[in-house]
Amino acid sequence: MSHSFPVITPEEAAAYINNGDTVGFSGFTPAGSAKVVPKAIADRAIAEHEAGRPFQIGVMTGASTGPSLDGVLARANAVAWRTPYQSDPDLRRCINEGRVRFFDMHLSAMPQQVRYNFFGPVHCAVVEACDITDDGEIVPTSSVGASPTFCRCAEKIIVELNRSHPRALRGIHDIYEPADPPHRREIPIYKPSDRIGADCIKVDPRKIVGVVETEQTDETSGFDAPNEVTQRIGQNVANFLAGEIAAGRIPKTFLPIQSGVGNIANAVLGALGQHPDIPPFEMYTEVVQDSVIGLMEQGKVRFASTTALTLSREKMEEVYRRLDFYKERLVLRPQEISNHPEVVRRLGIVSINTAIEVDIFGNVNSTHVLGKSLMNGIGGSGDFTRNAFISIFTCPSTAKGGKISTIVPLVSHMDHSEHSVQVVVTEHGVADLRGKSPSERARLIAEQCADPSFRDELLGYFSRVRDGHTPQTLAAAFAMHQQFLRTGSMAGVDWESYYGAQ
Ligand code: 0RQ
Repeated sequence: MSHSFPVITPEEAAAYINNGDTVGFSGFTPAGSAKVVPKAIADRAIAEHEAGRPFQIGVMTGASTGPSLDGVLARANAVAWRTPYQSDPDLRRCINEGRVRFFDMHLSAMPQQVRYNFFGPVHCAVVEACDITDDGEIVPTSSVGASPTFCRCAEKIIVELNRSHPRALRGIHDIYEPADPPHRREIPIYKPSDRIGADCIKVDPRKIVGVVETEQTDETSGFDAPNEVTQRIGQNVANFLAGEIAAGRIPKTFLPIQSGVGNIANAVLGALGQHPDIPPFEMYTEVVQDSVIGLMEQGKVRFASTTALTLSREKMEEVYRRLDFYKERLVLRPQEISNHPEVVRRLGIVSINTAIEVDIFGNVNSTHVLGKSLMNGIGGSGDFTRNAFISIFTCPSTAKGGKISTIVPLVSHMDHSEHSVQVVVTEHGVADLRGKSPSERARLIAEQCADPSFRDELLGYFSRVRDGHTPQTLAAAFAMHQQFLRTGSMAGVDWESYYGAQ
């Protein structure tokens, strides 16, 4: 043991957390999430509730987490409020039923707002580490997320010392927190591989109340193999970007890529890796998933800056086996830096994110189904999209077995506006919206991206309007959504009934 902090049980750790506290947990996706203390806090909440006493906490993390954090706390009814992102089915249900207050935040902005005291005091930070020293050096594991800020602001710190991550990880992280205004300076990152900070989180050791030892591995699930739709989306993105290089709009050396998480992102990266006209590239992104590791082995990805290594167990073991190789090709930064608008704009990132729905004018909904039910949250998509060199949104043209068109007349919730969205890609094609008016965009998106079964409806929708800069009909804008709510399918809208009502 390399430290002399009290080694405590998860239950002893949970006893430090009180009803009404705000707790900042490590974790950005299941990577590096606290895993054993949250379960003990959930058990405590259940016991308190059974004794007739209230017990709920405010939960902050880097982004989504694993089931041993959001899942157990949600099922124990232990979460009063939650920010900045989640993807757990049980927590999502609590949020959509109004039992947990959730506020959805740009991930880069969240740490600074914690420092600005926008959410009140942080009573405790619970952070996973692969090493800790007596003078308060905490080495994170497979993610950094918002842990440096949680540790800075927290009154007390509990460390989950996780032996499933090697101590030799030290050196892969680059911990840097900007000063707060009016003292902030530029963030001196000029290429994805630049290192600007420390190899650990430095805290006042007196704040560390105990260390909980564990060996529980990250709860990351694998991805589905690319299917025909995701492969075509990937191919369309790769062809579009190769065309941009050929046209001289993207340098021949290419630009750093940001890519979201999930099956589409996996297929897009695969297609970029295989395309003969896309040169080996770098990534400035928030999540590195399995496909990136494969591309690094092939020499197709030269370097990746990220805040999380969201890898399957097998890939993680592979990385740990060849840690020296990967330490030269990876840096893990706080999310405030991995997603920072200043750096994204400076480096000229090509951002590629997934939409729930896109309207024919180019507005994107990333977060809400039918305008009201939260899916996950905006995550880092806004950090990158708003500041990208080229911003791309991908999605399959339909959802729920073809009953829902993801291309709609007007998004039912808007996360990214037409001003930030430049390219829309589905399995059917690419709509390049740059330099296009709303009417031109509407035609392009309907013709290039919509499923053929919805194309005529969409073209018919906006072609009925003869005036205004954006050909929108308020009375009919949600006709397809309403049709779905009435019949279980967006198809077959009786447009005349809407236009007759005008
Ligand atoms: O539901 O699984 O029940 O069938 O939404 O959709 O197509 O599997 O795609 O997993 O990539 O998720 C936007 C949610 C897409 C995600 C979103 C249903 C669909 C399915 C998932 P089922 P897919 P994905 C980096 C950047 C915001 C955060 C972000 C996301 C489920 O990418 O959360 O970009 N993005 N972060 O059936 C009804 C529609 C629908 C729909 C899809 N129009 N109506 N249901 N679905 N479209 C990551 C981080 O920030 C950490």
